[in-house]
Order: sequence, then structure tokens, then C-alpha cells
Amino acid sequence: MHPLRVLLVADTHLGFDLPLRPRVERRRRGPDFFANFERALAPARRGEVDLVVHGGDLLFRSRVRRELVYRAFEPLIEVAGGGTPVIVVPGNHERSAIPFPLLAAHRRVHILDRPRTVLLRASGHHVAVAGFPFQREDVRARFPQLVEATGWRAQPTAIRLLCLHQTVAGARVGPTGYTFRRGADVVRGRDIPAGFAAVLAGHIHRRQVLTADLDGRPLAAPVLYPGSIERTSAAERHESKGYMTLDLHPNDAGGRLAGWAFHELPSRPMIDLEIPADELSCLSLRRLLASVDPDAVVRLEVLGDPEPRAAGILRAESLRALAPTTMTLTLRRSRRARDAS
Ligand SMILES: [Mn+2]
Repeated sequence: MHPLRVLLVADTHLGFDLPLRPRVERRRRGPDFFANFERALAPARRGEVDLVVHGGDLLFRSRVRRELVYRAFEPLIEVAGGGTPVIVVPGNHERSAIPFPLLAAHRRVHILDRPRTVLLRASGHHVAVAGFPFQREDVRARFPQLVEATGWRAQPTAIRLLCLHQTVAGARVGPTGYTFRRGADVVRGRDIPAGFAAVLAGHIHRRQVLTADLDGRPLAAPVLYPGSIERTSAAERHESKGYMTLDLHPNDAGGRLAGWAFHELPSRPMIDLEIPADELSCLSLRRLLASVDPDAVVRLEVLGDPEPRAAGILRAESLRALAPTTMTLTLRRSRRARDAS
């Protein structure tokens, strides 16, 4: 029998840098997020996967205009319409924004809007997908009861998946690899019960797979974070971005993860540039900006206080004129300059 192939995407943050009526014409990052979401779903549109799981944070924040919500759900609804079931874990950004009436019409889109277990038949397999929406309060203490509240144990299914939008202990983020350990918002590895083939998770933007708890003991099931599909902050600047596919085999213990792959998506380089205030001129700045990838997302920091006559160069419209039109440039005032102002 074929393995069950699952496509896992998360933290798409749609709507990021996508103003409805932009005041100025400059390159925005919003379309990059939509483009990568489409790229991530392409295998599902081609019928190459049996199930799609969105691990949460579909949208970039919880209060968004209705048009954006529809645009964000549309690709998922199309995938479901093509015959592939879709599971969505509500993340911290969309619990209140999900258009339930719209989705209710699609019997293949399932939202884990409360602790529950969805039973599916996909590629000949009986699959149980358990999960619950993002929990802000004390998930560490409540995790075991939340998992039990899904009702997963009542399902003697040969492939079981647990879907979350939470931090699991041992997850690492940031350029220096900060590791989450003991907070009230951090799930203990040992609290993941035996009986699942894998834990499919969103919330952590760096892609990773956890297989052991903080003491090095093997987890009852591997925890897979595909990470975000584009960089949402400078802390992610060195990370590759993408989505995952998983192959699962049935057995009498809830199934087994036979293999997984990370599929990298294109993402624009994120670059920090510095210029000393006393070297600031149109010419020097143009040269500096021309020295890096014109497609980059650049943060420019001016070290020190520019002279009044040079300060005009840092006005938004002047910066736009000096940077390549393909660049996204933001100004980051140095601490020294801020303290002085
Ligand atoms: Mn997120």
C-alpha cells in the first residue's frame, strides 16, 4: 500500500506589508508571501499529496479586512475543491477571523477550532487528525487535558496525527539558536502521548524537527515545524524558508513517519547595512545600496547624528530615489542617534 503523503505548511502570515491603499509606491513584501503560499500548495494542486495541513498563522494578525481573509482562504478552498482534504489549526493570528460560513460549504476543509479529532479517508488510508487551536494561557499545564479533549483515543485508526500551533520544549529560534525550555507557554516533550505517527506544528518560524525532549529522551512522536514561508523579522534572516512533505505508514500504534522532506521556497535576502553619520551623502549612500543584491530587504542604520544638511537624505522619498526600485529599504535609527534626539 502507498504511504500517506501529507503536505505541511505553516506561518504564512498573509497580509504582511500589504496595505490596501498604499500612500507611496514602493516595493512591498506582501506579494512575496502570497507567491510562496501558492508555490507551497502547488504539489497539492497537482494531486501529489493526500492531505494538506496548515499549522496556523495563516494571516499576519487577528484583525484584518474581510477581503484579505477571503484571499487567504481561497487557495486552500481550491485545493479542497480538487479533492484533497485540508486541515487548518487556528494560530494566534486568526482565531477570530476565520470565515466559518464560507468554509462550512466545503466538506473537505476542516478547522480545528476546538479540541477535536477529524476522521478522513485519504489514498485508501483511515486517518485521524487531532488538534486544538492556539492556547495563549498556560498550555504547559493544560496540554495533557487538551490532547485528551480531542477524543483521539476513541479512534482505533491506523494513522493518527496531532496538529498544534504551540511551542514545544527544545524548539530553537533566532540567529543565536535560543532554545525554549520551561515557560508556561512551552509544551513539555514528555507530555506528547504515544499513539501518534507525528506532531505537525506551527508557531516556530525556524524549520526544524524535534525527536528528543530536553533530557535527550526520545519523544513519543517527532514534532515537525516547517517554519514560516517568508521572513517575518530580522531574526529569521539566515533561515531557509519552505514547507514539508511527510510519508506515513499505518500500523497498530497510530502509524509511523517513514520519511520527510523540506522544500525550500525562494525568499529575498535580508541585509543590515550601516553608514557612519559623518560619511552620509547621496553619493556614499547610493554606492552602499548598490553594493548589495538589488532584490534585498535592507535595514539601513545610520551610526551617530547626521548633520542637519545631510539629514534630508534620510527622508523616505529621498531614500526611495537612491535605492534600486526592486529593493525594500527601511531606516533603523541607531541607539546613539535616538538618545540624542
Ligand atoms: Mn507565526
